[in-house]
Amino acid sequence: MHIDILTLFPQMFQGVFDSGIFKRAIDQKLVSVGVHNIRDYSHDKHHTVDDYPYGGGAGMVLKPEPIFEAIESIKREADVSIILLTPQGRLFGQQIAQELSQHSHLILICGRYEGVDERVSEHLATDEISIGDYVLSGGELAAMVVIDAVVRLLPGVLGSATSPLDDSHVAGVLEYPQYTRPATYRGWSVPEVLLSGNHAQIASWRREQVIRRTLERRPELLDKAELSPEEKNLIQKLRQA
Ligand code: JAH
Repeated sequence: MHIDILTLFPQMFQGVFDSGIFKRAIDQKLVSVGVHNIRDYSHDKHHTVDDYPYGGGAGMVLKPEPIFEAIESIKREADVSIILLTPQGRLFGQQIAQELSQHSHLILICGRYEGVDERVSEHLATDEISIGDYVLSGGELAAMVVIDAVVRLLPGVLGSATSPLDDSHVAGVLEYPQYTRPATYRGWSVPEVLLSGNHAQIASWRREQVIRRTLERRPELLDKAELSPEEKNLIQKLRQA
């Protein structure tokens, strides 16, 4: 996969691509990344990228020309998705991450100021995504969230030991709690069963934790989750208690 990012703040992406899972994925050539400064595609001597809103109102709007020209300067693959990060977009989740991971090329457009000229969403973007209902100062942090969730789904990016299919939100329920040494810390002990070495009992305890926590914290997830008859029984029991 190749990912291009259009932004007024390219430096914001340095830390993300220089560390951890991304750095490894890039070094292994599983993914390549281009970060482009929108300002480099404005032609006037002040490198103007924004202007006052037609019709009046507070703040500034990102002009269309530098964004169109930046994208036209990028060699597009046939199955590219051109994504505008915006609070008006479809709400991002694991299913959209999965869907985006099937493309060979993603272009992410990060807006700033009070927004982006509407002609970018009408005539340039092929997709619009929001990571949640809150106001950010720009699309950069949202773009980082999207690419993190997508890149870890690409074949070979996670070690073979970790399957992305085991994660919360893939199975549609929350994960069971994890513990490591020491067995007792400040008087707080790890649940006995995890030290028992009885793998059948451990698996059953974990399945119960998954249901309990999901019911307690995110009950709406259980409506869509794929559950075994035993799990459905447990939900009934816990809902009555
Ligand atoms: C803010 C352009 N889904 C969160 C999100 C995404 C983008 C923006 N805000 C929130 C944003 C300012 C300018 C985009």
